Amino acid sequence: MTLRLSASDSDFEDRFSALVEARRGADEDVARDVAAIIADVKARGDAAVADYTKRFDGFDLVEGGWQVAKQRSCMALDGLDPALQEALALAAQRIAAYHEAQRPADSDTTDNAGVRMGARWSAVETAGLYVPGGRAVYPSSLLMNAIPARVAGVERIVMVTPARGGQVDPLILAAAEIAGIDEIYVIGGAQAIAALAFGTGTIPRADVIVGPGNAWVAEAKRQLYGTVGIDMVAGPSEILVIADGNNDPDWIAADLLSQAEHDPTSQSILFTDDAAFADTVAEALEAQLSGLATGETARVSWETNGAIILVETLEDAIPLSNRLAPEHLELAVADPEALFAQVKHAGSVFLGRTTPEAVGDYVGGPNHVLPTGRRARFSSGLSVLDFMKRTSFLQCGDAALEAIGPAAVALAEAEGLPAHAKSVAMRLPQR
Ligand code: HSO
Ligand code: ZN
Repeated sequence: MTLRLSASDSDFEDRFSALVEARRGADEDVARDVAAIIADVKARGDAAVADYTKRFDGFDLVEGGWQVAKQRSCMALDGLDPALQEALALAAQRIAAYHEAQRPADSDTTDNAGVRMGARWSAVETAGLYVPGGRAVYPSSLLMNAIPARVAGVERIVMVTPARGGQVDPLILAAAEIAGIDEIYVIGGAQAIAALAFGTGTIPRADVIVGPGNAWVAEAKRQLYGTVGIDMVAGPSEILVIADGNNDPDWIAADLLSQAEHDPTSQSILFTDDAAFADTVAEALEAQLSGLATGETARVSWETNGAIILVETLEDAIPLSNRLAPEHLELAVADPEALFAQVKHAGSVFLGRTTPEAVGDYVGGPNHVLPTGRRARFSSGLSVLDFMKRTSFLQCGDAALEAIGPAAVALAEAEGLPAHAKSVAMRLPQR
């Protein structure tokens, strides 16, 4: 049964803490299998990738070809319902516009001592983009992962996606075309991540790998982090809604279900200060569930991970929400600013009654790849910066070196590093 808590209950703190600490989703123990696949791909390259692809995806890369021909993506886009073409284009354009504003500025300053210093940003050369096959075919996620890379100035974006029988979903191909991706390999799983991390005869080596995937893909990214950059280890979706009693209960129920339908391990939580409203939302949710094509998944999610929490005032919900650090936070009130000002930890916030989280999943602009599992305490959604790095620089003239060099000499001597000390001291005027 869906959890019901009230902040006025004597055992509230214990029960809320349990909710905060709960680990959702069984961790499949795949570490050993993944390590073996990685080692094999590292040793045998293409041959290993082809073997695993035959075994896991039932597809012969040698016969069927590794890459999706460019014209297949063009055709997929042309063949798409025009309304859907327009929707993808609108999403892409809005995501690009939002991310353009994230491009960081270089710095170059000279301080009072005459020392010039600064930083220059540059994009990684090659980004690997993992697109899952099977159940969760999300062209929106493809756009959310690919467009920031484009905006960052990444020269080569290499997409990999598992394809049973070599067939990639046309919607995915169409989205890839809109995102301007023209290098797509039909490989998936841990073997695809390993191929991108090391490079093989056929698959180029990536500097960064982004994109969601199953337990094997996530574990491969975790194990290869360091050899290659990764975006993050994503967990099941979450939504936290803070709503007063003046909302339409049907709207709020639909919002809670929108994330519950993603996965049985997803989590939807409602905070409200109105007990009667809490009951009507629960009823509305029940009514909607029965008519939902994804009802089975959503019901498991709602009944095992969902919660309705009654608070005295909506302000009281904010510190509790901060402890949960939700991926998505909806503030369904007439004037959300005062509450928003107190939000410290959340992946993305949706302000006001007419900003459902789902609009942000598709066409809002901000990225929908967000930290889950309370990681919003220390991390952020995917951004242009995930595809860039900063190179700092320093320049000292004679006078500048004379001003700051002696301190470096002193510190080098204190650290017992005479060559360091000498390298600086030699350039200083002899006393
Ligand atoms: N809400 C998901 C993203 C998504 N929703 C894709 C629909 N399609 C990320 O938390
Ligand atoms: Zn979603």
